[in-house]
Amino acid sequence: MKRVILLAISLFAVSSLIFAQENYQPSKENLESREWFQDAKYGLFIHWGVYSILGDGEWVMNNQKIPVKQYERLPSFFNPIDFDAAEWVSMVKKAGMKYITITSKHHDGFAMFDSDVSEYDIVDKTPYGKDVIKMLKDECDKQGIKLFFYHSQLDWHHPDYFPRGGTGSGFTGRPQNGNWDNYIDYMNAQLTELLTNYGEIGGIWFDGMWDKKNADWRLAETYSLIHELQPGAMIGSNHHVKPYPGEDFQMFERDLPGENTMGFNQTNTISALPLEMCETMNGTWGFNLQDQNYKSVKRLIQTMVKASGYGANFLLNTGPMPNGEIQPENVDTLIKMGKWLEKYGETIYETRKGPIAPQDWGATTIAKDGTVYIHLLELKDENLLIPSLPEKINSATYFTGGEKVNYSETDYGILLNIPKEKQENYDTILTIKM
Ligand code: JFZ
Repeated sequence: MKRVILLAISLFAVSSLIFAQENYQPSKENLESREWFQDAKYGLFIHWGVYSILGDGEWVMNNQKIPVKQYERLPSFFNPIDFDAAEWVSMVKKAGMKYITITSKHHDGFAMFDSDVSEYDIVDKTPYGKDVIKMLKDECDKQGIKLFFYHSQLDWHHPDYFPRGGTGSGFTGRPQNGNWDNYIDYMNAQLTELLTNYGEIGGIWFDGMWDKKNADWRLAETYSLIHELQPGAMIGSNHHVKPYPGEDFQMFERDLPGENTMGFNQTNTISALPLEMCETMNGTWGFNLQDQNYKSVKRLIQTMVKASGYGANFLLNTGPMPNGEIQPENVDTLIKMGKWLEKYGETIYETRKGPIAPQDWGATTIAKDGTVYIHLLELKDENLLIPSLPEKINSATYFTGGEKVNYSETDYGILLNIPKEKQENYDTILTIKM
């Protein structure tokens, strides 16, 4: 008898995970958000929390095995007096970004917003005492930037996150018991706060299911809650598997869609949903005091272009410092990328993936009027053979300067001749009309 019940329960758990919001039909508002999202192309990811104080990334609690009791002292040191929401958002605009995704709660369980269902939040526990999420949202509304929330399902702090998953166990000092359903109720209550107290938001960027792959996350309930509260809000989840019903976009972490240089991007399913790739500036997401291994402007622009070639957005991360300022090295990179976009943005914004899938040499994008942009990122010499386009070329010109491109359409593809003096530093762009 007991076995039958257990089996029934586990079947229910598994099925509620697999089917999620099985009969989910995105609302009109949601479909509009998806179009907006795909047009936007480029956003800023922000990992900010009390972990920034330690300058060792957002995983510091787990990596240094800091028990809950000691970690709980960090909020009392969190006083980001130089935080200026207007400055952040102006910088985002100058960078050519259209949205921000910020950590409302990371794995450490600390809420960066004012929560009524927990005291473990920025207003109740820090000397700063202000709701930075609210301040940022007000400024985003003023300056026309959409705000998304990264919300960790995994929680290294909450006692009811039990049984524990693959991380955050052993060292935290939490009791060896807890009520999983209470935890999910708590998470849904905080999500309800985020979706009711901050006006219209872009969506929720979930992360952490991978910590307990077979748990009953009650996804159907959480997803329908979000879609009911804000039909236009988009749901995505960093679970690294193919999207569950109820999700509105698919994300790829530190890899282009379908690639797996990181080792954890094993799903090669690229769904028909809007796509997004996220990337770090150095090696961690949260502020890292010592990691100077910043990616170059060239590399980041080229990754953004390739992501666009897959039809994917590029969500580029910064980890603000504990004083509330964004790292100057990151600002510098972002502003340079913004300058590039000022000139070449037409070939990225509002485009979709082009007719030729990304290749070693570059990528293609297509504008709403049918113009195809060929982005040549890597030219070994002056001649390059690329696959044929679906239609005969009517005109091929350089995006910069508008001069005619020397090319011939052959049975084997299009042979391009791009003289050295026409080759640009990051991306030589050809404008093709068919
Ligand atoms: C996750 C977070 O753990 C990380 O702190 C950051 O927020 C990033 C955007 O998302 O990163 C992951 C998640 C899962 C794996 C690896 C990194 N995984 O399953 O190997």
